[in-house]
Amino acid sequence: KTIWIATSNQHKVEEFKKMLPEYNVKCLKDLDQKIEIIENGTTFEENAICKAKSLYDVLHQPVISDDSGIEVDAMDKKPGVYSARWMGENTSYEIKNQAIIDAVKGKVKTARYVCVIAYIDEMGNAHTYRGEVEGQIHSCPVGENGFGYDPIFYYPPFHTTLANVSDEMKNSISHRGKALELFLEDLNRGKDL
Ligand code: ITT
Repeated sequence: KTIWIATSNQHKVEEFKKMLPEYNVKCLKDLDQKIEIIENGTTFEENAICKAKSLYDVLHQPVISDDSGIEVDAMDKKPGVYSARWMGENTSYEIKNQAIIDAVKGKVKTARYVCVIAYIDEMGNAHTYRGEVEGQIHSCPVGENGFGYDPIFYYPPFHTTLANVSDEMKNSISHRGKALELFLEDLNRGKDL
């Protein structure tokens, strides 16, 4: 069974592949045409629907998308929906992670990852599923796994960052894992991909 995901982020694709072993996960890079995705919403839900619709309009088949980010409480929940673009798209995560560490010095360290999966069904109707995971900004980057903000995302139950655990461990508690679980529950209740 094929599942189309409207993302060009290869890290997300790899996580979805691991979490959906029975599916043939395909993404924007598997299309022979380049599709323009405009992400100008102000919420994860708006952006996720926007991305999924862009691909649905090309394929005319059910698709999902993922809009996600990190909300840092001491930064007024920024970078939030701007997590990919914050500080410029070409700025390395070494620099972005250090900037967050500096921004929370002497302040509350709480943060959360948010993931909204949008599903456009056969009829073209949009459904959204939100997953969140609470964590803290670690005082220094730790670990080599995962991507993006994982080296500084300390997850108290694991006593370490999400970059310092296996993919399976991260996926079992992650914002993306939770959103995907809600989507699959809904799908298994009768909607057909
Ligand atoms: P697409 O829009 O093509 O899906 P993107 O990377 O631009 O790819 P987003 O706009 O949803 O996706 O930005 C999400 C950003 O939030 C991502 O680039 C990371 O910086 C961060 N992020 C989201 N999930 C994460 C995770 O599991 N671990 C670390 N960082 C994450």
